[in-house]
Amino acid sequence: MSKDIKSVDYGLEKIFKGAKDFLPLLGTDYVEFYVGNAKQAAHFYKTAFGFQSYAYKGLETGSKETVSYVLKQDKIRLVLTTPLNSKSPINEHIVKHGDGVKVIALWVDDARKSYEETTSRGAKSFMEPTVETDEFGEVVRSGIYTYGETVHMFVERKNYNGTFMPGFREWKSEYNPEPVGLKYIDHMVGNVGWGQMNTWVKWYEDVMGFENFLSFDDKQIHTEYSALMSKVMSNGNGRIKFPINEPAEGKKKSQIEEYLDFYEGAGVQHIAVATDDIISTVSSLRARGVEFLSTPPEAYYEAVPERLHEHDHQLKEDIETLKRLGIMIDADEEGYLLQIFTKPVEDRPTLFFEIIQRMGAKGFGAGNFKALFESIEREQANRGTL
Ligand code: TYF
Ligand code: FE
Repeated sequence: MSKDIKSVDYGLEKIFKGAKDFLPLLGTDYVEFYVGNAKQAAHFYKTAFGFQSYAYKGLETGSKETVSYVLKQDKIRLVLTTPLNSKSPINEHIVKHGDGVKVIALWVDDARKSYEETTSRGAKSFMEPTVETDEFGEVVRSGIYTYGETVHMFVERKNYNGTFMPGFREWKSEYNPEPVGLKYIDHMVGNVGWGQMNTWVKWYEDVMGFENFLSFDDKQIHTEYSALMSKVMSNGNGRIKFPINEPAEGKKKSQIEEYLDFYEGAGVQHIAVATDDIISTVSSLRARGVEFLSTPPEAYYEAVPERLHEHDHQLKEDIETLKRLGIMIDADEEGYLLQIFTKPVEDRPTLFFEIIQRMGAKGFGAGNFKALFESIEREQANRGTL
């Protein structure tokens, strides 16, 4: 991997200096999946990923069209939604894409203003500002479309102190597997079609006021067989990071193209969740049956000490343990990071998760791209889709 990636100045404060942020974002509010069977998916995210039962809506709460389970782990909230009859438009989404992410909800102070600022800059509306109330207060939401059929909802909850949102009730369960140490969403990555990356980069700049703070081209991201391009978009305070990938020409099929074929369009490729003890988190996830990509080869781990040394960082973790668990290590000027990737969590090779622990590094593991993509290609070869 080329060194100049690592010498990029990540100083977001500098990029945004002087410019007023017209869309202040407080964080990720929730991620909603449209799935074929929310009850079973909820069981999977509890059992395998350590999420906790949090809120529910369905027939028992008067919701006749859809059922939703809300799961929580530290700051992360997942919503799993399934239609209860054939008339719901959610069915079309599931038929086309399989289970996948529909909504990346962003926590804001003013959902009406967020809607006006973005739609006036060209965003396509998904939902006009809507107020929902119950005895615990009110939540205001609005939504716009981003790539594919994916949506950004703006969620204003400053006048609400109930469980999740009006329409939901607390979900108490007698089955409560332990959390695995997942803390917050570090970034969420979108895959878009050939030639579409820069269109969406511009969209995030113009419509959302984001900045492109890191770029990887196909000369940097390639293996012997395939290539891709990626640009990382970030909001003003750096809390929200959305890399956008596009396939690139290679000898064989890019993993991005495989995703686009199976998802039948653009969509969320991976959700990166942060932990502050990746060894403990990955040990638990493996014990609970979460499948990870194959471990990088011996030569990969042999090169790690040199890579850390180059930037004068001291690895706090035991490298043999990291190797046994298949955790990868990358370093830049500011520190290092530890990361690992699951296999896709559906039958279609579409959405997967990344587990990441940042030890000062602000990058995305560019030094691991080659080993990672070779591992993905081994999976593609198994599926006959390389
Ligand atoms: O988010 C990232 O950029 C890293 C690396 O298809 C990555 O997690 C990039 C592209 C990809 C898988 C992982
Ligand atoms: Fe990532």
